[in-house]
Amino acid sequence: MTKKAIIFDLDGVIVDTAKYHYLAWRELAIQLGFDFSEAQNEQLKGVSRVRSLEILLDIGNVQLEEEQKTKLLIEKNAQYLEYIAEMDHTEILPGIDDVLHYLKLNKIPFSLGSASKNARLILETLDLLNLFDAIVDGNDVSTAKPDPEVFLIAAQKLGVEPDNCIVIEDAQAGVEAANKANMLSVGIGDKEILKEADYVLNSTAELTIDFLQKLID
Ligand code: B16
Ligand code: MG
Repeated sequence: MTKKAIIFDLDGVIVDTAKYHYLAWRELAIQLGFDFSEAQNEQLKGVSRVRSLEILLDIGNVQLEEEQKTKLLIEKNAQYLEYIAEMDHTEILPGIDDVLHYLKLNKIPFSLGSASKNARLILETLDLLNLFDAIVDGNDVSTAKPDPEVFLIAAQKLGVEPDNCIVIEDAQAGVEAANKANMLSVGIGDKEILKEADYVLNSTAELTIDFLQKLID
């Protein structure tokens, strides 16, 4: 049987860190003189930290010098890390803990494929870091999703051909990246937004062991 592997996105698949990103970005927006809604926050999901700031500044119609942007990125991350420090394993999204332990027990390789530079810290906080066969995050790539780099590095680290990898993603940019990498894509969320995915599930609760096993067989 061909060896298959699974690549998990972090935010929106393993844990809902989006709500903490939102709180930290909103504080920054207010400081810059405009409000930032949860609906607008959707645009920031799955994209890099630097790109997130650009989108935020566009929303607020604010122009800044590079130096100022760098300062704000540091401030935002410091605020975000304060929220992350309060997290624990109860915040792991439904079903994910069972799925990861099942894969481990059955020696099905899996990696993280996230845009976040805080991914290792978050997985450690959730007591999940040691389960993963490989971690690829925002520190390992030169180009962010929708570029397929993050997933291609993950496949390489796992020693599995890209077309034998299954990507679990909640963001449109991530689904696009998976498709470009020639991987099977499973979207978690809205069917309209994730219409390019091979499969779309409403939430991680639907990402059952049965469902995954059928994709692997
Ligand atoms: P950081 P994912 C992404 O995580 C988030 O969805 C996105 O909103 C965030 O800007 C990005 O990580 C970078 O995060 O500021 O921690 O480096 O969905 O790719 O796991
Ligand atoms: Mg995500």
